[in-house]
Formats: sequence, structure tokens, C-alpha cells
Amino acid sequence: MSRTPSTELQIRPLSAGLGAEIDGVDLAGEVDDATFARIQQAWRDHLVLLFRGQHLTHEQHIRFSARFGELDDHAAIPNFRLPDHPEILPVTNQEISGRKQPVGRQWHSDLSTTLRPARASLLRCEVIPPVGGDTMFTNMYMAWDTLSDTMKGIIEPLHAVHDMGAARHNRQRDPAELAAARKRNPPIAHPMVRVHPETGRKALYVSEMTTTGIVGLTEDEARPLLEFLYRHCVQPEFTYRHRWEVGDLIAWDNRCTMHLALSDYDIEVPRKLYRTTLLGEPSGRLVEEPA
Ligand SMILES: O=C(O)CCC(=O)C(=O)O
Ligand SMILES: [Fe+2]
Repeated sequence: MSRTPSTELQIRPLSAGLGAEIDGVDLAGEVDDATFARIQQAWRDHLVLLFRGQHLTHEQHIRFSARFGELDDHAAIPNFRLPDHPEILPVTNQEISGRKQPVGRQWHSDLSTTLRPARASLLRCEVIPPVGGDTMFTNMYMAWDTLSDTMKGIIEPLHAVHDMGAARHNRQRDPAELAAARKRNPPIAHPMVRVHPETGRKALYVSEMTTTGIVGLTEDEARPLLEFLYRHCVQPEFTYRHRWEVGDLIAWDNRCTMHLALSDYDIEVPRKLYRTTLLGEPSGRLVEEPA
């Protein structure tokens, strides 16, 4: 097993909005504490980290991911996780046990329909179409910082409802299956602005994929505000668009970013990535649904 001295690490920003490529570390090997501390600092500074040429086994992917915290076992989506490695979620357009997987084709932050929304996700690329299959990321600190003080004042006390039934891909699902999934993951009200526990910075927290409304506002009141925020959050200057290569591993911080899987490729051509998900700090509360 190789050891990577921390002095070899190079950090190169990927766009003005967010993202950095980290060079000079072999994630299959033993990453020493000093190197990991620099990776964590780069992660806090850049929100999304890209490591190229990392051809990891599932065990190596899990071992590196666990350095960031407590791993989710994907019990919320039991049909899609790997039977031998519940910490690994295949992210693919191919069928898994006879079903097509719901994919993140709307802007979102992972596990927002749970009481421990994801801290990090680490996505590793094994198969990518010859063209397309890109993923976009956006910086939710910037989304917050660039609102007017008046708008910040309006949003700060509000909670938004996150409901997996809202996702476009879930609307095409078998109703009984969706009802069961929604029972496992009932709607959650989360604060619309979160203070990042490590940086102390405020980040906007809404998701085009899962947010259905705002607690205390009528649908007519909430809808235009949410539509404005969805547009505001994804201005090109806040974003990075990643063109995948086999062997890429991207670690992103869900507490201050959103991401989007682009359908800019021939859906019949295989695309296969694997994700680990880190559980985040407790957040939000269950929304009482009318019986
Ligand atoms: O397929 C992708 O590009 C990203 C899918 C996604 O939302 C995720 O892995 O969390
Ligand atoms: Fe996602």
C-alpha cells in the first residue's frame, strides 16, 4: 500500500464558483492524517473536490469515504444499494434488479427528505458515455450571500417542506412503490437557510427536486418565491459543470451545494457511477400530513 506525503498535494480551482481538482494523492492507498487534513481544508474552501485517476475497489471507496464521517447504508432506497456493500449506491441508467433507478435530474441536495440530510457524497465513475453524462454543481453560500438584506430577512425564519413525492422521476414511479417509499421517507420541514457547522457560513437550503412548499405560506405565496430561488441558485457564475472521465471521484458537501445530473447523452448508452453518502447533522422536523 502506498503512502502519500502531504507535500505532494496540489489544489487547482475548477471554476470561480466552486470546485477544485486535487492532484498528488492515491486514494487507494493509506492517506496520512496530514494529507487528509489538507483535503478537508480544501473541501471547506472549494465545496466540491475532484480526484482523477482513482480506480478504486468498493472497499477502498468505502474506506476513504469513512474518513469524512458516518456512512449511510441507503436503507431509504433498499432496492438500489449493493447487496454486499449497502454503503455503496450504484448511480446508473441501466436496470438494477429489473428496475430503472430514480436519478437526480433536477437540482437537489442529497437526502433532503430525511432528518439527517447528507453531509457529503462521494461519486466514483466507472462507465461514461462517449459524449455527455455531465454533472453540474452550484454554490449555495453564494446563493445566500447575493440575496438582498431584505430578502434574507424574509427567508431566514422560514422552513421549506421537502417531499420525495415531488421529484419528477418519482411521479413516473408505480404509485404503490412510491407510497411505500414515502412512508419510509415522509415529508420533512427544513430551515431555508443553514449555518454550516464547520465554516460558520450561511447557505441557502431549497431543492428544485424535493421542495414542495413553505411552512405557513399558501401555495400561491410560496410558489413564486421558490421559483425565484431555484433560478437565483443556479446562475452560471455559481456553478461548475463536470465532464466525467473513468476513474474520477468527486466529493461534494451537500450542506452548501446542490447538484444536477444532466440528460445530455444517449440514454441507451451505459453510464455507471458509484456513490457513498455521509450522514449529516440532525436537521428539520416531520411535517404532519392531513389523514
Ligand atoms: O448521476 C449524476 O450525475 C449525479 C446523480 C446524483 O444526484 C447523485 O449521485 O447524488
Ligand atoms: Fe444527488
